[in-house]
Amino acid sequence: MSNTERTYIMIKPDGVQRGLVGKIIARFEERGFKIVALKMAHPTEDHLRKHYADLANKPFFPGLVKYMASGPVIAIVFEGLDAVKTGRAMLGATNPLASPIGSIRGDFALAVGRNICHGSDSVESANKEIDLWFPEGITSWKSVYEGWLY
Ligand code: FUP
Repeated sequence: MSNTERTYIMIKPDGVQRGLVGKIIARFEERGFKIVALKMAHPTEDHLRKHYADLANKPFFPGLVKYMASGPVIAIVFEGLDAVKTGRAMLGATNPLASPIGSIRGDFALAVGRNICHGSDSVESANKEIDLWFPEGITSWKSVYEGWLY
């Protein structure tokens, strides 16, 4: 399909500590997205500064990097139709209080600084983030359900 995309989804340290990994992954699987890469990582502050390079001048940047380095994260690449835009809609807004009920942040989080899950905001950033978190490269696979999803 021409709109098949990959998006980088990361369950943040608070999502891992709160035991929400399975629930978050299930939402993407149930929607029809396919896991093409997945690992637990203990990112360094240096690695996170690269991931959030666009936000380096923001006042919350140091706190963001510390929070993100405070424990393991789950790094995932999901593949499927319009994965980037749909992944963002599934997450909700950056601020959980502004996120619709039914979205991941709207259902599981309260504070912008503890919003449990990251999702790429464009195909271009998805590609950059996938390269940063999976420098070893990733391989897709063919799901038998693909013709039944779209
Ligand atoms: P998002 O793409 O929704 O993750 O939002 P941003 O890239 O704008 O922000 C990245 C992270 O910075 C957010 F997930 C949480 C944090 N942040 C704050 O802590 N305070 C803010 O005012 C904005 C963002």
